[in-house]
Formats: sequence, structure tokens, C-alpha cells
Amino acid sequence: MGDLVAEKHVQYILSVQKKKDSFESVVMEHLRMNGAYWGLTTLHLLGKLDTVDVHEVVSWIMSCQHDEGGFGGNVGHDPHILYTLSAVQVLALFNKLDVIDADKVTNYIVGLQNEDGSFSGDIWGEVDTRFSYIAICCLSLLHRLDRINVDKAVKYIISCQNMDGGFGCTPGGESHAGQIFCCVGALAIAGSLDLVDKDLLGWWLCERQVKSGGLNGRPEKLPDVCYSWWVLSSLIMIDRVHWISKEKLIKFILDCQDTDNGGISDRPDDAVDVFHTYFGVAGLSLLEYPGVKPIDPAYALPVEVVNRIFFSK
Ligand code: GRG
Ligand code: ZN
Repeated sequence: MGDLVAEKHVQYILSVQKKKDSFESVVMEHLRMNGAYWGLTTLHLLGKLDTVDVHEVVSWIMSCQHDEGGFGGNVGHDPHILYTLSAVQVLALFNKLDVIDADKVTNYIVGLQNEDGSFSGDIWGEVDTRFSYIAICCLSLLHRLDRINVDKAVKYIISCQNMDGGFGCTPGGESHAGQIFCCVGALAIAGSLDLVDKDLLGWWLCERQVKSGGLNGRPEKLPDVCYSWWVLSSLIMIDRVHWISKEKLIKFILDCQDTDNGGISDRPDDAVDVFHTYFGVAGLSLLEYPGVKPIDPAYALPVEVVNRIFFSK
């Protein structure tokens, strides 16, 4: 097993950021804001955020904001709660949260809460526990969690809990590791993790580790590096991370690196992308791999950024 080729991954992220007309950039056009969060968080975790032009990024983010307060995935794209969280997270990385009007962003999110406590993603109304997480995470980062009905939001999330201990995107929806991260993360931030059966959920989550050491997102599915984030962060939040083999998971993630050109793929020998590079590095961060800064499992931001937001005057 080789080591983490951190410097190669930094070069890979920087090169994708520059190549605006590359294949990957064209495919990613509609979710540039999420791509910015994945790439820039990876650079921060590897201690290389200072190689980026802060002013350029911040002014691009602000040009994606709409009058009603939400952010689009790129300039001229419709606002959505998905991109709004990424915009807030990137500004947090750069210690630039003060450039936004927090009340305006808050009003946009408050307007997306439904009567049953759930959240829609935008004006078109799709409901998903992903949006509950995003609303709670985003408002917490803006110190405005009291502006929504948190009790109802928590009740809705609990109504999406299944008999197997996992969570789905709506009540009755199949348990999926991505949705579990969202529900557990939201409950962690809301201070309501006591409502989760940690042994039952921990059992479901630790069963996601397959022979190769990688984690899958549901029973019978293939392992994928991104579940090193969705599953592992959830196990940490419910205090059951010792139920999987950390060593085997580290080996699986390192085996997914392109050691020549940088970047990490979903599984060994596949093509790399920024999404899986971020989740690989973030997974190694949760596994306390040397040279990678610690990341907070609930906010999905470096611990030093979260501490700056909540513990500095
Ligand atoms: C701040 C990290 C962070 C996230 C923001 C958008 C969001 C909140 C969370 C998304 C959670 C989610 C549903 C993740 C799953 C993504 C994924 C790999 C889906 C693939 O599902 P399938 O069914 O693949 O295509 P499998 O692996 O089941 O074969
Ligand atoms: Zn994946």
C-alpha cells in the first residue's frame, strides 16, 4: 500500500479549477458551487487553501446569489438550498461569512420549511431529508437556528427512520448511507442524537464494510470511496466507529488514488473526479491519517473553521 500523494491531489484540484472548458468542468457546470466546496475543502484539509485567490472566489460566489437570498450553482442559475449551503461553507472556509447578509440567506431557508417540519429544496417543492440537513447546518453556521421550528424539523427526520435503524429521503424511503449522514448530522447539530437507536444504526452502518475494506451505501452494492464519508461520519457521530476496521478502509481509499496525475476515484482503477477526491481525503481525515487536518463529521468543515465560528469572539 502506497502513501497519500497529497501534493499530487493538490495539483489535480488546482488544474480542474483552471480548466474551465475541460470535459469535467462542462459536466459540472450546473453544480460549480458544490464543486467549489469539494475542491476548496480538500485544499484546506491538505493545508493548501492559501494557493487560491480569495477575492476571485468570493466575488464569484456573491454573483451567484439571488435577491430572495438563495444561491445558484453558477452565475445565472436558479437558487437552490443545495448550492446555498455550499456557498456558506466556502465563505466559512475563507473566514468571509461577514460578506453575506445572514438574515437574507436565513429568510430564504425559513421560507422552505413546510408545515410538517420538512424542507423543500427550492420553490418547486421537492422534499428530502438532504434539505433538512442543509437547512439546519446552514442556519447553525449563521447562528440563526432559532429562526426555524427545530422541534418539527427533528420530528420529521425521526419519521424517516426505518425498522433497520437507518433513514431514507422521506417517510418509508429505503435506508441509504447518504440519507443517514443527513439525518444523523442534522440531529447532531440540533442536539437530538438521543432519539437514535445507536446500536441498531451502528450495526447497519458497520455491515457496509466489504472484503476489500471499502464501504458500500446499501446492502449488496459495490464499495465506493464517497461512503468513507457518508458511513464513517455517521459512525463517528453515534460513537460506533470502532465497529469497522479503520486500517482496511485506509488501504481501500489509498488504493483509489491516481498516483501519477493525482485525484481519487470511487473504486480502484476507475477515473478520478473532484467529488471522490474530496470524500477520500475527508475520509482519511476522519481516520486521523497523518498530514490531513481534522474535519468535523456533522458540519463537513475543517474543525478549525467550526471552532472559529462557534468559539471565537
Ligand atoms: C456537506 C457533505 C455535505 C453534503 C450536503 C447533498 C447532501 C448534503 C447530502 C447528499 C447525501 C446523499 C444522498 C448521498 C449519496 C450520494 C450517492 C453516492 C448516491 C448514489 O446512490 P446510488 O443508488 O448508488 O446511485 P449505490 O452506491 O447505492 O449503488
Ligand atoms: Zn461515490
